[in-house]
Amino acid sequence: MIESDTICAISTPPGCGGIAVVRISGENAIGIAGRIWKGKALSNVRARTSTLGDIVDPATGDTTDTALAMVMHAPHSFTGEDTVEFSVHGSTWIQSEILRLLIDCGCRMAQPGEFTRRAFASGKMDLAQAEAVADVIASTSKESHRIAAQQMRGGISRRLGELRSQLLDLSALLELELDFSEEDVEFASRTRLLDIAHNVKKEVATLAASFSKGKAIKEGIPVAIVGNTNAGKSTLINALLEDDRAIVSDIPGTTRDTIEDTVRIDGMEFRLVDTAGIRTTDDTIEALGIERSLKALRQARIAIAVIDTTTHPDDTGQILRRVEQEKSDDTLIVVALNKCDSGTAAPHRLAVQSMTPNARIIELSALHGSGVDTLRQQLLELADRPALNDIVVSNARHYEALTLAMESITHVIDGLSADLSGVLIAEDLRQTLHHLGEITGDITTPEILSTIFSRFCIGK
Ligand SMILES: Nc1nc2c(ncn2[C@@H]2O[C@H](COP(=O)(O)OP(=O)(O)O)[C@@H](O)[C@H]2O)c(=O)[nH]1
Ligand SMILES: [Mg+2]
Repeated sequence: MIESDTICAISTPPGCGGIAVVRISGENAIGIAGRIWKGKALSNVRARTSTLGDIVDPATGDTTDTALAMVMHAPHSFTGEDTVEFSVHGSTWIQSEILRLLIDCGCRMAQPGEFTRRAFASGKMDLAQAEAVADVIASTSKESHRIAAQQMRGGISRRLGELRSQLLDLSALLELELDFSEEDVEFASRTRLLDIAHNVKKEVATLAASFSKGKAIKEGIPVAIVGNTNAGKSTLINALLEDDRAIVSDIPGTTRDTIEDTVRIDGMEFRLVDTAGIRTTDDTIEALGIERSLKALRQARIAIAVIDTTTHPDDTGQILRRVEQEKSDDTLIVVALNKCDSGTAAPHRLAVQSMTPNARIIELSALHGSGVDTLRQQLLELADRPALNDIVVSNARHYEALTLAMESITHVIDGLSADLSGVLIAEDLRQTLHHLGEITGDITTPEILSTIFSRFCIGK
């Protein structure tokens, strides 16, 4: 759907600010903006340079604001259309007044993400890149920004393009085989076709497998701090956050609900969850809290099992067993032997090692801060930062399409191995191409686009 009407929106965040940017895009952007502009004619302003003038109400001649205007001509703009951007004083009245003037002059208010949707429609970017625009805007850490920016610059798209051309090769070879099947000439050995299909499957699998890491980086890596009551979990989250976020007390059962906050370590964001101590209790509210602790543990990518070294080592084995039982298969555990300032770590270390010989163990004092930096380093290591050139999938829609592509390429492989007729294999091949094409938007529907862009903010 390519709309030619002219849209406008405030692109800066809602509310009052130093400066607000009003964006206008579409066939009549320069004409409509020109009607409320007093200064150098916008049609004569050099592209992408700012010019100072006044925003005026054409009906009354009243000046609304003094502003800077910048013009971009199609196709050399974000949307690929003629675009004008006004930088105005950030008063909420000025902002709404300018929108009113623009609408009176023939603009329509943009829908969420409509500028980016137009950029996609005009071929400035594919769908994966357009989606990444929202991720770049939403990124809150160096790493989440890096994977979003890589996708926006076409990282995933290029990789998918390579896979697509391999699949097209495969499809062409199969068709040749079909065309000449009567003559019993073999054009490409099935072994060669299988090689290509296996290679595509491997690459699709690698991309799909990167999603769990990509998702964790995008949303913050979930870390559950678990253990017995009074082990020092709340003290530890406060130490990691360098803040008094959770209430610390020596009364067992103080933390009844999970407390969550984020911390950035060397550009990676971690979502720390302090939990209620896991123990048997008659207190219904505490029991609900414990239920939530177990849920946080199941959802965590990393669990910090906090052990109180001032208690009996038997407790340590018990609590670790419980953590092992309750965690999900891919949750990584690091054992924090706490209160090393007053307890004795050695017997607890032995208790841990007798259960899990290769356990990651850190001795620390959450109260005094010793060992906390080592724990930070350990979290960073466990988070397993992707290498600079690794393509990381962080979008659930892409993951779903990759999973479906995996299924259909597996059918292709099965078909080739079983020496099925090319006609049957061709259909699975088309399916694979279809699913990969859904990611880049080669194949899409207005409904899919509406769902994607409705999650954007207005003005982007
Ligand atoms: N000596 C010492 N006491 C600690 C340490 N960490 C926590 N505590 C104390 O242990 C008690 C329970 O701490 P808290 O963080 O509330 O434990 P939680 O129930 O696991 O959240 C409090 O009195 C803390 O001051 C530590 O490293 N050393
Ligand atoms: Mg607590």
